[in-house]
Amino acid sequence: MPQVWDLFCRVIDNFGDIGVCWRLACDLAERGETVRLWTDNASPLRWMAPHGCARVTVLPWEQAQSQADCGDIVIEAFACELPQEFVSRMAARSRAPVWINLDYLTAQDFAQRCHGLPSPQFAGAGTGLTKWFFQPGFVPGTGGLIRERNLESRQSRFDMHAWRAGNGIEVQPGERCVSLFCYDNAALPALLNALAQTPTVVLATPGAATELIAQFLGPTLKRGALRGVALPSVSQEDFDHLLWSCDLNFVRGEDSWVRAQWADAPFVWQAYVQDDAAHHAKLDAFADLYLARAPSPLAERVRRLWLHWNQRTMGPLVLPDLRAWRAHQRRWSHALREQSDLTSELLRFTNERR
Ligand code: TRH
Repeated sequence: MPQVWDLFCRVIDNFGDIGVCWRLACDLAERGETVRLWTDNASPLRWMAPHGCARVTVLPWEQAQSQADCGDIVIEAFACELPQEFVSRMAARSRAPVWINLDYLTAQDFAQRCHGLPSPQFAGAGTGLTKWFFQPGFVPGTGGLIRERNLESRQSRFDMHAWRAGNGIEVQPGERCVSLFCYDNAALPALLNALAQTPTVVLATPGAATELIAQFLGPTLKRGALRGVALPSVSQEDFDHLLWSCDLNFVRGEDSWVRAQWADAPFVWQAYVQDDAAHHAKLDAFADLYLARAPSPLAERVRRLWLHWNQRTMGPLVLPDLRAWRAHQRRWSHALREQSDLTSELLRFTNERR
């Protein structure tokens, strides 16, 4: 039976929190659920999701304080702390909603250990309720990754040349195509030097990536065999298309990192920097998993590049052989697709607890 979901999202910074929540909301809605997405900042959705999504309503965070009812399932994304008034209504409901804390994605072992653990509430407005930890992840026993049911059919219908032409992106014959979505990154000059050895076009997303290539390539956005193109912000759907149409993708944070898993192209991930350097362990765990089955010279080179891009090593940057890497990426992506996806797991998990 379709249910009503209240999904709460606070935008800490950048676009990942709302990006993940929007993808999840749409994927739930596509499976027949009704979603209310409560957020303190819906503005990125103007370009991320200009056409909205049927059965998803975006509502201002403050309105949840006075909202008369609460849904069947409540998701607190990334420990965003629900409004207390809303929690009181959850506790007062004759049949308590299933309360989920959706955590950040990691390949670290604790994702498996913590996935599905209960957190009974002994104090405050939610006394008597249970909050459940839901850990996205790359392996069975975690909550999986968001992967829409129509992803494969979208990919098989995708026409790269038509998409590029429709978006004014010109790629010369023989030119390598690289997408760049990153935070400020001291390794960028080393990357551009490495890319400039072969005809390459870098498609830079707005913000840090565009500012960095302008800084290092100058106003013409050209150096040797390398040229840059500054892209506008595109919808999430077109962001997928961008990843599907490149030979190498640079992604960051959380949602673009997940989307890069579904592209055939190799990718380089820049982890979101955390004060206590927790992102180092996060990168190492992912590299261990991603490269576990990669042939030996490729595995070492990819790891070195990832460490370099995350500013853990310095010096000249060496690009691994993209053809061998692409073959590995395809095997990795295929293996991930054999596992259950996050929305299916969430539906199963919440149904079992209702
Ligand atoms: O923007 P991010 O760095 O987001 C986050 C946040 O910083 C968050 O606080 C942090 O906790 C988290 O990272 C780890 O990167 P992310 O997660 O890849 O989100 C970007 C979103 O923006 C993603 O949904 C894709 C979307 N996007 C578009 O839709 N169009 C675009 O043109 C671009 C560049 C991105």
